[in-house]
Amino acid sequence: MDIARNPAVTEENTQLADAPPEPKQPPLIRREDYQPFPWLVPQIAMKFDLGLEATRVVSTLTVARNGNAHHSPTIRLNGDGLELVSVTVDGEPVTDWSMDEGDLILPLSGDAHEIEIATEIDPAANTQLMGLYASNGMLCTQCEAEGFRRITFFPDRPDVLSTYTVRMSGSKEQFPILLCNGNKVAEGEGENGTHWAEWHDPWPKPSYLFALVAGDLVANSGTFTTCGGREVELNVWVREADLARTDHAVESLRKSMQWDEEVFGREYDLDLYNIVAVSDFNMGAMENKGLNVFNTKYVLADPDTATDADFDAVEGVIAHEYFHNWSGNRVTCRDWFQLSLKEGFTVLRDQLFSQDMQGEAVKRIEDVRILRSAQFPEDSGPLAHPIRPDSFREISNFYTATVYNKGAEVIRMMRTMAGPEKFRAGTDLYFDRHDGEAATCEDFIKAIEDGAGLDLKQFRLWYSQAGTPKVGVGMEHSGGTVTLRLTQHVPDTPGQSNKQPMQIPLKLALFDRDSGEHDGEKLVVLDKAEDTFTFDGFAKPPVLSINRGFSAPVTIERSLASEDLVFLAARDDDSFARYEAMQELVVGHIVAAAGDGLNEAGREAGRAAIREALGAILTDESLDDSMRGELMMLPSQTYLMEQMLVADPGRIHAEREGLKAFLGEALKSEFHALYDRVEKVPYDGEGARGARKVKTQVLVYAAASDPDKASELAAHQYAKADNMTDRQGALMVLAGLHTAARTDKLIDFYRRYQGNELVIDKWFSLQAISLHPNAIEHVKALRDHEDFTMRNPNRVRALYMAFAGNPQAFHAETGEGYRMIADLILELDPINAQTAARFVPSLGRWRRIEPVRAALMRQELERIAAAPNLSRDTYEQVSRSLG
Ligand code: B3K
Ligand code: ZN
Repeated sequence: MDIARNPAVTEENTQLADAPPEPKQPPLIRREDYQPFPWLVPQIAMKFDLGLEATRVVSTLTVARNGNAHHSPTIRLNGDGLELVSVTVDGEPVTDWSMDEGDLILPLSGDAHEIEIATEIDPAANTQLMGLYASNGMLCTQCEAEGFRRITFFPDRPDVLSTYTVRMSGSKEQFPILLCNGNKVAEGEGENGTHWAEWHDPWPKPSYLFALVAGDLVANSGTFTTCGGREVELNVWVREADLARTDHAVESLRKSMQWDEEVFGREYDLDLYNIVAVSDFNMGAMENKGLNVFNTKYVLADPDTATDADFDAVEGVIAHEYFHNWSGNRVTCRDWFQLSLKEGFTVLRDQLFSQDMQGEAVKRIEDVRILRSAQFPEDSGPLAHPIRPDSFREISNFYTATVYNKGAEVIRMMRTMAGPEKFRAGTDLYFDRHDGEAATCEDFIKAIEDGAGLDLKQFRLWYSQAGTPKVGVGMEHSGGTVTLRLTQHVPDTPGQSNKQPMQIPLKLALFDRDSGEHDGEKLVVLDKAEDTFTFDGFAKPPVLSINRGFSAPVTIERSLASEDLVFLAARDDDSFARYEAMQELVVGHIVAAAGDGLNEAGREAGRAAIREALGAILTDESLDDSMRGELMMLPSQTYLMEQMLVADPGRIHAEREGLKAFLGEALKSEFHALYDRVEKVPYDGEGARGARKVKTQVLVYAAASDPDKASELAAHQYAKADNMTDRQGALMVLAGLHTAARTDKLIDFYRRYQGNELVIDKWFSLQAISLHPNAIEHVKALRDHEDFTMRNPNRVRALYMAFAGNPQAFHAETGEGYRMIADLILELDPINAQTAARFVPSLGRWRRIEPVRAALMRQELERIAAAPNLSRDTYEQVSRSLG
């Protein structure tokens, strides 16, 4: 019961009680409790009287009973912090309404009604950046998942689909541009310097896809003619000063529209596509129908201010939001437990698009690297959940790498098993069957089964079982036959134990040791706890390459001789498998060295094998530099920690740095020759991106082996750089060194880019993630820098996400790094709960860290848990982490 409604608990006696009252737990929402909403809302008309500090909203809802299944005498309209100004039903003022936890309950007796509700909101005071808020003098919205209820009272759930007509008016000077979903149908001048516009979106949509933007913006415009001959106007809206950095975004949008027609048969369905860039945004971007709102980070790019990776990220996020027009908007989600239906599928679609644009080999490696560094730790920690969760307290906490990235991997496996053509038949059927509906993951699986001709009965376990499966691999050879013995085990996760075997598609190849060739790639599907597969015609034991292309999101457990790994790292024709062999070689070595320890001979042998493999990579002339750059990267600290049941971050870091120093020294001349070659490649020359990647990688090794030389090279690279990739790469290396050039170049960078928010974010990040021994002090000073603000999520993440990912400083033995993150969470929580809660997982890993640090991490989580008035977001993450 709500404490405020309990007559036994008055303000007086709660204050007098000995112990403070137990904080109320936010309710647990469960998937199995889903009920359709008893009312339909086919139409909503909204009027906005816009002001930065006061916006009046009047909504008119046309409602009708949803069948006769539930004859509800009331309607519940969700609200969050809203003040009701007035409410009428069928034109009559209503007096017997009530409020329940922010929701408005209205009595409704008939089968169809018209409800008119007026509310008033203060966008400037909205620091949570959910609902309607002010950013740099403009007004914009973010409604997914439950932000619409901060604008007006409404059944704010994705299975209530309505057509929207929106009229907005406001000061012409302050808000010269007025945008909403769909098409503009009318506009005009008002009194006192105001103007108005009316927009209509013909496509029924859930409230989370509503968007409104009003501000002083200019557009980079273009057109795209769809396969059906519809000419679409494209606009990328930004502040005037940013206009010169929008060409790449417009081009990316065009490419996405073209690709989705060709590869998924999806055509755009409005005459207008607007993208607006805003600087204060909780995440990357939002797919609102016809009016995407984007974080500036994923719109603005030019060579002087954006790295190659930034260019790729803009292209990828523009594609992702565009692809949602079908996977998310035309077919939406029945409830938020189905989030992966739109997110997993759309991530797969954007990954396939980027593979086609940027090259398949490198993109696949990057995607796996993200999965392993962000999702694997989630799957093996206290926050593990299936891609279709069973319960939540705050849905914002479930926009996770599991729902997004593992969700994409799960659908990718369906594609691998079906083949691209049959998979396409399945997705065609899905879009046909469910167009205009709010669907479920089950609907998607069924459509793929029917359209692609697969039996996915057992495969469905990927939707319900959390945890990364471990696949054991053994191989025997006798009488010309190879027997592959595969086992699987899905680890226990919170609330789930004794899991069933999954269906795991594994691509493999068997290499002949002499010729270095294999007899064709094979696909085996492991669907039992243990199984064997035999292959004939092998006179000698072959070298096994398995999980090629990362065909399944599993951990492979095998002990391959290091000469076999060196063999695969040097010549596997599957780029991912080649990368994987190199990673396996290094992981095996560092885990052994940082775990039980290695004697000198063991360390020497391990390092020698890695040196041989890396030497081949540095000198292989047939390899393109982008791929070489990938192969040169050592596994991240997070990934290495993930490989150990209980990790000592200090020892892992020391071993990893020691290995880098050894390799830098041992392969000095190869590194120098490589650097000399790539340094000469001009910015837009043949293979220039690969050259830039390799250049900075060489500096990374040099920084560990010969810091003075590295400082000299990096300072030189910085000084002559004509692009951000080289400049940032050099500064990143310098930031970790204790040299005069470090200070010089950091000052230069700041001066050069002062006022450019996105580049100054980089400046904060580079210092926060640096290996410099005083990184903690630097972060503290940056916290007090005049450019730091808790109000801007990009800036907060630039400083503190980078710091939480700093392998050395965050895990300082004193616990100071943990304390800083806990302080941040407590300070940020009342300002922006969604962003604050995102920092909890870094502390939540305590069970997998050595005992002294684990106790310090837990202590900080307990301190957060004890704080009064925690948001639902942070409360849920902290309580699960302490669990
Ligand atoms: N759908 C949005 C994410 C909304 C997050 C709300 N907390 C962006 C995307 O995945 O495309
Ligand atoms: Zn998405």
